[in-house]
Amino acid sequence: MEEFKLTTIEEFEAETNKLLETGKKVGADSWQQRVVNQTPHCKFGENGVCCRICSMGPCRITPKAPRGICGCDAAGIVARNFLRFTAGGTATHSDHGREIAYTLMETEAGGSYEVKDPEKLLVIAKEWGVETEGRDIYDVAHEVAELGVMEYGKIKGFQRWIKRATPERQATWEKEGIAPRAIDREVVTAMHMTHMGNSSMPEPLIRQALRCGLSDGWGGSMMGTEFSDVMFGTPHEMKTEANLGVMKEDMVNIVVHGHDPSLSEMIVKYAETPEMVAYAKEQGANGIQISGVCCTSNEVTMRHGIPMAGNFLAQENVVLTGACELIVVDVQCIFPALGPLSKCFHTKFVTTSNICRQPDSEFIHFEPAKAKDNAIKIIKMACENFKNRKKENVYIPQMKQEAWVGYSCEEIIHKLDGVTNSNVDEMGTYKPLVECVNSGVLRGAVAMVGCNNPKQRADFMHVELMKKLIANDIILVLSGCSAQAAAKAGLMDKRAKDLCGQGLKRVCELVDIPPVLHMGSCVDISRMMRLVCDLARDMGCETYELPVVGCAPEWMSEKAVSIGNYVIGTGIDTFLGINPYTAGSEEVEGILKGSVENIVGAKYFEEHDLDKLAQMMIDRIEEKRAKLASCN
Ligand code: XCC
Ligand code: SF4
Repeated sequence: MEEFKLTTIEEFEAETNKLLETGKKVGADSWQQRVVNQTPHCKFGENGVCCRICSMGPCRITPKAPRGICGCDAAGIVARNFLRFTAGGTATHSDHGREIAYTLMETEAGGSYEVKDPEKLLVIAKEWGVETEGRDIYDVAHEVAELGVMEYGKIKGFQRWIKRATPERQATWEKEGIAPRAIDREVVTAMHMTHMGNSSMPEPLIRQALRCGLSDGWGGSMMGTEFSDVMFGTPHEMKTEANLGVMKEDMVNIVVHGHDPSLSEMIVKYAETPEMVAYAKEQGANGIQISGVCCTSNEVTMRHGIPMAGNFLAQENVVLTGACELIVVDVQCIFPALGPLSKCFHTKFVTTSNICRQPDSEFIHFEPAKAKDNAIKIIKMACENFKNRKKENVYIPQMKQEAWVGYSCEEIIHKLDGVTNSNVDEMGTYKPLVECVNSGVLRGAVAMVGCNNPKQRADFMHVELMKKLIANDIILVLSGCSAQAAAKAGLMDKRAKDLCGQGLKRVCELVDIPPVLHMGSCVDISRMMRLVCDLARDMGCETYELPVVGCAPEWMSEKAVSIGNYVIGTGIDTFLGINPYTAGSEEVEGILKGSVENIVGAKYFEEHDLDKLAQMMIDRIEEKRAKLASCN
């Protein structure tokens, strides 16, 4: 076997530079150039002290002008902006979940969309009090889907899924008045509170940010995850590959990008049919290679082992290879640059959702009821485009790593069951893991998530933090673009165990896992929320007592802030590598990084330096361990 070696960030960057050379040749723009054009950023915006929520403004806070025209101060403006930022993220994740629920309504035996995990559906039906005895599984699916959609506008009560949290968490949420109600309502309340002439006190605004976030993590996102599992299968361990080297010079390269698996699942399903493969061959290619970017890639890699071409800041790179016949996108995190960039190559840029309309794209409205026809049309379009490739523009970096993926909660338990052998007490629980944590073989866990952001060197923080943490016997669970950074670097190769401390290395060997576990896309952070609540149960403690923290070192999107709010809302400290436009108010920062802990038992930390950030997480984990030991 070939010797195992991580791919370094320098190697990523060297290949990106070569691709940018091709870009120059064809007159392409790049994010690297646009960052230069946008620097320095507007200081008012960056500090969150610019308000334009009414037309008396925009008002900008300075020492000379400490209040807006209406009299709002920096704290009020910063906190309102923070809540609106959160609401944007909650709306986005949750609407994705809603689309999935509508797709679940379309399932039928033998149709494009089927119930692939009836067991999981029955678990949900039971939790929700849906009759299952003697009923057709599709009747159950449709009723559950309808109840799911109603969670968005329920007229009273809280989100159904919160019953999965620990009793202590549920009590905290109710006591603090932040238990999430109807998802749409939490977003609307956020918009209402931040309208001109409403709330301008930071704490109530931040409480609503928590509540809004919780309706995402324990509402919309969980809907996305759970219903996707029902329709497309709950992920199980499988092997795949990551980085641009997964694209194939002799094949039709289709890249799926975005978030909603309703589209990408269909592309994968129909591209594998003998008819489509034959069609590609008729066009002179050796077959069809599908790879992915961003979270839709995570979805299909987790369930089918479809290789990951790259993450957020690598999306232009897939086009720059000159070998991408077609990039098809659904929603979220799609650079509007892709259209003009594709025009510099033969690449077809296909948009499919009314939520995401972009210039210079071909729009094929993707509807679940016409899924097969839509998918086949898109695949054929890619095949027919193969002949238009310009050989002189083709350069695919021969860089890729092996990656093991598919670690849903169910799969983690399944892997642990393999270790407990005959100990029936431990079957189906996290108890073997709990023992490792209690004994100190594992020091703790970090949930590393989120995007890339040019404010940090792309992938550098993700990969280097992970290396430091695993060397300190801290296991990682990942999702989103963080997971893809790890996979590209080689950290999801099981041989990466040799980079771990002795304890984690032993766990990896025993359980047969890599030291960083791919848990899916960003809506799948809801898996992590379940994991921490179940772990707390199995450990007999509260979530905020666990030696577990969250980290988003390179985040950029509103969704990430919504996530941050539900992660701390669930009692897990969150470490950021980028400021959420709150630096302009000490009072707001004081709440987010201080007193919010009195409400939910966790808070934000922020640090932009790699070594310091790693140390802060390790220290916090050790602090939690020490407390845990003294209360046991
Ligand atoms: Fe988007 Fe989800 Fe961020 Fe990646 S990690 S850049 S949100 S694709 Ni969610
Ligand atoms: Fe200015 Fe107040 Fe209007 Fe904001 S709401 S733009 S601070 S006047």
